[in-house]
Amino acid sequence: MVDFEIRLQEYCSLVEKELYNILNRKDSKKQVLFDAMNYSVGAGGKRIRPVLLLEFNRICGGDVRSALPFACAMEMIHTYSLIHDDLPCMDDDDMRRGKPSCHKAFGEANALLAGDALLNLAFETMLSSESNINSELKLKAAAVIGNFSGAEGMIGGQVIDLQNEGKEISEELLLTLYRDKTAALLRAASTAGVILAGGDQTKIEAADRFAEKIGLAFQIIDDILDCVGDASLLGKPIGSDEKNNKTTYVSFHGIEGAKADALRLTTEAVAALDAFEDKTFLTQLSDYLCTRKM
Ligand code: GRG
Repeated sequence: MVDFEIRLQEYCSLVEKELYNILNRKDSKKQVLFDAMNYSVGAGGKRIRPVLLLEFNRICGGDVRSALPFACAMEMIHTYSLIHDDLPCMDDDDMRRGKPSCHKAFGEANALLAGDALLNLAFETMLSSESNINSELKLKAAAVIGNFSGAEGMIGGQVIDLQNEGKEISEELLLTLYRDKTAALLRAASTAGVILAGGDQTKIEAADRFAEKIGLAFQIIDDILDCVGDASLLGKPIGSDEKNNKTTYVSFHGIEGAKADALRLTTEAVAALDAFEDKTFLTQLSDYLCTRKM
């Protein structure tokens, strides 16, 4: 477990230093934009998506330094989605990562633009990165990340979510929504990590299966924490799903049923790791995510 924590910390600090290098820009004519981008990216967070990308890359024989721009890009895309999700036209949340959300600190227009700029910077960072990864693999990974983040993935999930606020939805639709809104970015990170290392199709599909199951479990835990979590650990108030009249996994299965299903999905995710020789860290990461309090 100590090794797990050390590697997790190493990945997080690599990513955070690189994000700081990329984002620490000075331009007095548009400083507010860089400040808003830095504010949200630098506010913390678990950095799960970059960690997944770097670890899948490592266990497939990749070089962590070369994959780092892609790991940072995943965190930029994730952070942009959080900034936009908090806006009044979406979930209208005042707090994120323990601080006032981006639009509370910088105003709505600046928050919208900071999110847009982070999305663009993510693709610039991936595609202009100088490393020994061949260009074909970089393009393939960037395309996969674009697909999972867009209309077929995370943004599509957000649309299903918004369209169904205040409505009773079927469990089937709820799971589709979770696959798109939450699992898609984890699938992007995991499969891109394998692709950048030149991993074969069997490994890409195994990483994808793992991430889909972990993503569903992750969202179910998120639902549970929104009901019974500790707001000071979460860095945001609880009860937002109820406030927004959202049907969640807990609405169908209650807290205990949801916990049992998150555990089952985590076990299924870990089974998909059999395709990899070194699965110790990802197994421990799965356990950490399933028992998380934040
Ligand atoms: C508005 C384009 C757009 C997309 C919004 C992903 C999303 C779609 C909104 C974010 C809000 C949300 C509840 C997403 C579900 C996924 C999720 C639980 C995100 C929180 O991720 P963590 O826990 O956050 O990894 P940290 O802060 O640790 O990085």
